[in-house]
Amino acid sequence: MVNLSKITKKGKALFLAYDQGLEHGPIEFNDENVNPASIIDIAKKGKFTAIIFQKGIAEKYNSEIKNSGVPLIIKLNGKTNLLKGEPMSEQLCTVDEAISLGASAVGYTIFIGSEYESKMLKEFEKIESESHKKRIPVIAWIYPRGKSIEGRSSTELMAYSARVGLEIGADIVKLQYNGNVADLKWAVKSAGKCKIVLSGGAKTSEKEVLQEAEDAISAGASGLAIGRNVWQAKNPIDISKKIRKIIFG
Ligand code: FBP
Repeated sequence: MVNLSKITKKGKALFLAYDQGLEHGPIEFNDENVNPASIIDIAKKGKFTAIIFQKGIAEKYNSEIKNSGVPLIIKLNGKTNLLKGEPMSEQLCTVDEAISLGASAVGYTIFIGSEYESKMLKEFEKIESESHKKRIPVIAWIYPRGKSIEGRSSTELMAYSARVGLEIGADIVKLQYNGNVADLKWAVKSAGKCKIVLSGGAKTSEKEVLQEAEDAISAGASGLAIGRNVWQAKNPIDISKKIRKIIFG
């Protein structure tokens, strides 16, 4: 198995996600958090075990990332939210480029249930075999999306996402949590030796974020890969500290 120690601590993970500029646009940002350098600062001061960027930010802010000492995860695919219809997230960066930018791990989103699911699964397979040959861990964002999932239960979809990650060779699966800890336990079980981290979602109350962190740990997940609920918080370092306490004890 690939060694996850570069991006985890005591077997637990706390990743700071910052690919929302591509996925949602700068509508998500304010004067402070629009600047990638301020996010690198949060990751360092908040003691995140890794930071997640797309290739462009990893290139342009490479010296800041290196100086921070925070391990880098590069997201290899992405899409904007401007196109309507079934979601497809194309590869935008290669494994070799990510490694040359200093990535300790790579990430890739698969929208299971989308009309384009097979394309993403195939692209993931190439990335997974290339990364694993180079001993680089692969994190799969597995998000059920598209017309075909209408009417399917979140209990089923969360566990299905987790299981897909195990079956396709991901080292870590990033899931969107449905808020039910019993469902999450089943998803973690379904992922077997593949680790689970939870995304944070759109900005909500601090209480809910901390509850999600508690649920993650009590269900046996490895931690969080969270973005907006940290860097949109009034005091990002303060909430990071509270989350960290729950995850690492
Ligand atoms: P958040 O904690 O801000 O939700 O970040 C997690 C994440 O997976 C990001 O990596 C990604 O940009 C975003 O959520 C995708 O959100 P969605 O597809 O749900 O709009």
